[in-house]
Amino acid sequence: MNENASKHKSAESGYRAWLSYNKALPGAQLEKNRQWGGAIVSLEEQETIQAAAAELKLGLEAMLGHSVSASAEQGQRYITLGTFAALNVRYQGLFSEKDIRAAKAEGFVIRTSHAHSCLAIGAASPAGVLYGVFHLLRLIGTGAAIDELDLVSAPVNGLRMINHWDNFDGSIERGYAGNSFLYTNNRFTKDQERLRDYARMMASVGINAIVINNVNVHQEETLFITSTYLPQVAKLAAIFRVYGIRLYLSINFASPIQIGGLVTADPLDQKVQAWWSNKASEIYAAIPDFGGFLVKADSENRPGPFTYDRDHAEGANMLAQALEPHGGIVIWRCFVYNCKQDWRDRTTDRARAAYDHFKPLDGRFNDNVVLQIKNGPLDFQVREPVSPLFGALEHTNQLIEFQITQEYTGQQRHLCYLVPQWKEILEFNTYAEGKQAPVKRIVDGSLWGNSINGMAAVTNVGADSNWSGHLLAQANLYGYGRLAWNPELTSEQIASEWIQLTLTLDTAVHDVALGLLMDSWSIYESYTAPLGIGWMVNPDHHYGPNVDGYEYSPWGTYHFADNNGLGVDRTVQTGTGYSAQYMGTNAEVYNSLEHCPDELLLFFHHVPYTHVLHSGKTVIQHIYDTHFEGVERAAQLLAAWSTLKGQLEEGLYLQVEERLREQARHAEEWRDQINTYFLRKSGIEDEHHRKIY
Ligand code: GCV
Repeated sequence: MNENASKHKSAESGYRAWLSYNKALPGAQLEKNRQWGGAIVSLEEQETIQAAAAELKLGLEAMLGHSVSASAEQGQRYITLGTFAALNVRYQGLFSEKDIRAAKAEGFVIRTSHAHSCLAIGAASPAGVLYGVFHLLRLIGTGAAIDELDLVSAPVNGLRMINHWDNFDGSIERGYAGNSFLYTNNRFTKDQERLRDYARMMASVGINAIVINNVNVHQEETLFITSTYLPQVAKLAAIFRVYGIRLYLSINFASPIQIGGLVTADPLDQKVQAWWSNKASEIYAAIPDFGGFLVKADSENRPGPFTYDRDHAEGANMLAQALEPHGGIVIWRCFVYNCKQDWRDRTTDRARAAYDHFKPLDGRFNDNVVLQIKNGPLDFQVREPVSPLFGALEHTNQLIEFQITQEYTGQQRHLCYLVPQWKEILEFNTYAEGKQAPVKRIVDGSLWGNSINGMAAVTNVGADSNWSGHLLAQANLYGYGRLAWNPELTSEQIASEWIQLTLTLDTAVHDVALGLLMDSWSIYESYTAPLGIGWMVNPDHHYGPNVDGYEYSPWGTYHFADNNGLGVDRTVQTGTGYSAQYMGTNAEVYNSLEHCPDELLLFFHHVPYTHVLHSGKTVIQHIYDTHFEGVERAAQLLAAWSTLKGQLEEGLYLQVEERLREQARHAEEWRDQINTYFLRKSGIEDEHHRKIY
């Protein structure tokens, strides 16, 4: 590695992220852990298990500060890892039938056995062994004792997927951490080390599926499924495979026309079906464990089955039939709406679209199709209700789609720790079947026993040294993986782990960083678009305030502010009727002006500025107050971080300081534009007579 490259990947750059393996704090705990961590005994040649052993050695040596040998001396304690089958031959009865059942296909058991003088990590699959190793390293990295371990952990969600919106030219749609590290100028990257490090990072939080290209599949990426690029895609798949990750591709629904020489992409046309089926065979010949296709169809100018008067079940099932003999799946996105709407037309409501398109198709999708549903009905706003499709598709496989990349939440220039938002969404009770049916139980498949289930998220990584642009935005990537593995973890637990593993074990520093992360979502919400209305951003790039940016556009995202009030009437009586897409109490609560929660009021109701919220404030005073407070709170983030100067690696400290400085300044811009706009519209003065322009 040349000097620049080594600086780029140094500890100070943030490159090592939560796999920094910082030296453990000295003390009795370290001494005890060292007794177990002096040797690693690995019995199997399999590549993932070997990678797990290598990772364990790397982590132990760095954290425990001694060298680790590949065999144990007589009487020496050690760590062993492997599949249950192999370990049970050597250590009879170490793992019981009960352990094996509990760990399932991808989970693991970690047990300290004083009888055998070893700490054993066992799993049914090599990937499970790898996850177990990363778990043990996480325990050591967060200061836990390992001399009495006895734990089982299995992932709650089947698919724990990352979506890249990387383009082959090296750009990333909605990427805020530099260019792609997968591609540059229509070439696959040569930096194999970075790819491996990425795979390690993803595996360490349990990711098992990665889609490597943007859902908007352009001309060159359409060729990824041809002999031009398949060999390179296969090389990438081979790197991922070592770390238990299957590779998936976004495909262009019009491929049969664009690259197949056909005149149609009609899913019911036999030539089209045969073309996809041959294509699937070609792909699987190159990549035997290829995961499948992700498809954005009939959305934002992408081709799809509507062109041929076919519905989305017909479109998805056609692709599913082609992949089925090879064990592949189709992930079909529900982000389908009219992006050429007339803003004068108040009857068309973009929020209704996904439900209106897909609810009638429930039960019509093949078993190897899974629908991917954005968490909200619009588009990853800082606050929107949960998509009413969750709970409405009893007979369909489904994934939830989150957005780790902060398109609408500050673009990794503002701090916004998103795990609390995701937790809230996962806990939301849909009242499906009139009972306790939180979103988390629908997406993990436990409510209806779906064969394919889990989570997908649009990633926030790029070629920046620290992967995510804003160092603290790494916590979102880390948190997504941890939550997909176990949605019961709390936001604090996840943030705390990330801080300890990435920044420091020092408790005073840790507490400051934790405070920043935990407050950040609410701070960002307070100085941007109020009370669930969303948007108010600059068109196209979506950064920064522009209250009317989308007001007279075809995109279907309006606030309808006039001199009397604002908000979208989505009630059944006088509005678009969207509130009726919910079940049980949710439909009633959202439809009712009286009961609708404040934070979503303007999403569901058009109200006068003088409307009094549950908080006791009028809407206009709430807007003023939150925007003034939001700016103060953003400044406090910077002030709090500044207290850590000298207590962290300087490089880490400085990069965060710079971002928080920008946030504090930019929050003022948000405050002044929003407050000024609404003062001018409403003519109502701020009760506290603060400066509004
Ligand atoms: C990949 C929003 C984003 C688009 C994105 C789209 C999608 O509209 O602004 O950049 O396209 O969502 O999720 O498909």
